[in-house]
Amino acid sequence: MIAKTEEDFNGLKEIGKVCGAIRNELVRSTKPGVTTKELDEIAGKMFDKEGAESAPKGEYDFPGYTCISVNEEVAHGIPGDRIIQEGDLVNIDVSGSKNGYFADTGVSFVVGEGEAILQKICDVAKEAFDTGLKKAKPGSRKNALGKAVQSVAKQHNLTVITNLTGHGVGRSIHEAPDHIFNYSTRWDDEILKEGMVIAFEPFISTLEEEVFQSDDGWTYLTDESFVAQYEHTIILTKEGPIITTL
Ligand code: M3C
Ligand code: CO
Ligand code: CO
Repeated sequence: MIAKTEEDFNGLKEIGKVCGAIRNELVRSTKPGVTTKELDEIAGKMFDKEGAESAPKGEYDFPGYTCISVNEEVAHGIPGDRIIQEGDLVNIDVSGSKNGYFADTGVSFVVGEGEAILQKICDVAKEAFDTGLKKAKPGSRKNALGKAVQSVAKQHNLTVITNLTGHGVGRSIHEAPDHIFNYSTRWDDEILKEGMVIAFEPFISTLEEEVFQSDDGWTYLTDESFVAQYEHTIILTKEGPIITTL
């Protein structure tokens, strides 16, 4: 969407704050021994308390309030009886709506002490986000974000996932612009507009560049790589980006 009115900005900020708080609470609660379903139940209660709704559930009938992906799972992991272990790479992705406004945020992290490469991809996903964010302004080309993500990955000898992308958000969870690619695309010369609301989500990989879907119809997997994501919802303004999901 293009945010124009005070009501738009306030509505986007309100649901952004809710999703950011749920993400933080789930990260805090991710300890060895907890199941992903138990984490998801915390999110369900928090959405309820805030008068907000889970976007995956509300928009797609996803079997969970949030997407929780562990190790070989990259995204859209279904919360269930999987028990979190020390050293796991976990991604928590929280998206929701309130009063017709949407937000989307996610983070990957390592539980306790893990292999150094796992912490590295999490750090590089954040660095890629921060570098791309500098290009997130009205008048810039959309592909400047992807170029920044790809160049940060390359500097660290890592790759990007090409078939998972950021997207427009605001009045629904996924809307125009359909794709904010995480790699450089010369042909994608769309210009970012004042008030445009996007979910920017670099996916940084140790090796592979594509994910595939599991037989469960939801979970995106890799064969032999680990992948980290870092995502926020951003309103683009000429005064600078407003991150709604901090
Ligand atoms: N929030 C998710 C979508 C959840 S709907 C099942 C997203 O937009 O960040 C991702 N899209 C693709 C991978 S993660
Ligand atoms: Co998301
Ligand atoms: Co998203």
